[in-house]
Amino acid sequence: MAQSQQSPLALVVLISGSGSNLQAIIDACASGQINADIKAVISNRADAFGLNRAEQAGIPTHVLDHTQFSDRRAFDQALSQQIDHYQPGLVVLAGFMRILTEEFVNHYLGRMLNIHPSLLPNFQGLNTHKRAIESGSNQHGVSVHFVTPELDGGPVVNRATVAIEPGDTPELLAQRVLQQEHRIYPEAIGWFAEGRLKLANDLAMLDGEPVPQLEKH
Ligand code: NHR
Ligand code: GAR
Repeated sequence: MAQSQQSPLALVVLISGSGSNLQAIIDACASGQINADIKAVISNRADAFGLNRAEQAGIPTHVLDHTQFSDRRAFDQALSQQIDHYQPGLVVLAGFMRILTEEFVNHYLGRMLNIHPSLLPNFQGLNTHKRAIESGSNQHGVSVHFVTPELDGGPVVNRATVAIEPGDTPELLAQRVLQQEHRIYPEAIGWFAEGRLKLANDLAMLDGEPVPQLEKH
């Protein structure tokens, strides 16, 4: 089997919080669903619960507190040194809450993914569930995208839609979106690990075809 002859894709996962997406990726690696291996988990917050999840799984963890750095550039330089120590084939943002400099992003261009809780290009930025409900739309969702310097602007590689129900709250909606996140993020990482997913000329290419992008509503 070609797949099992390939060495596992080395991942470094960046988190800021609960790490439920991290857990889904840990589980997908452990079960053999994806041919990947998490080399390290890095958090900008010392109290991120995801650090416990990593420790439980025997994965090295690091905390890089952004408040200890003079500016974004200094933080990003320390972060990329930490990451590059592990020589990952893919950097995975999983609920990571710091905007990254253009210099940092370009260093990992084509080998860094993010999961963003909206149907991009709608609702870039923060508080997406509340904004989606207030928009009056009956559809919301989640997108995995290649990270580019434009915040939440890189090409989408995988997405799921989630219906907005009458009486929905941001918390209820977030829970249903998270269930989809835990399915589509390991799936996309698996594609990348198999060499099926690439960034080429600002397009996300899956099996040689551009992944369709949505219109803004
Ligand atoms: N950096 C670049 N250059 N491009 C992207 O697409 C990025 C990125 C960094 C993070 C994740 C993103 C999301 O999925 C992400 C994508 C944080 C903020 C933010 O405003 C916005 C988007 C994302 C992550 N952060 C505040 C800041 O000043 C801090 C907010 C907080 O700490 O709670 O960095 O939504
Ligand atoms: C997820 O919903 C993720 O999409 C979102 O934060 C949550 C993290 O959950 N990401 C962002 O909002 C990035 N700005 P988790 O820590 O349980 O994976």
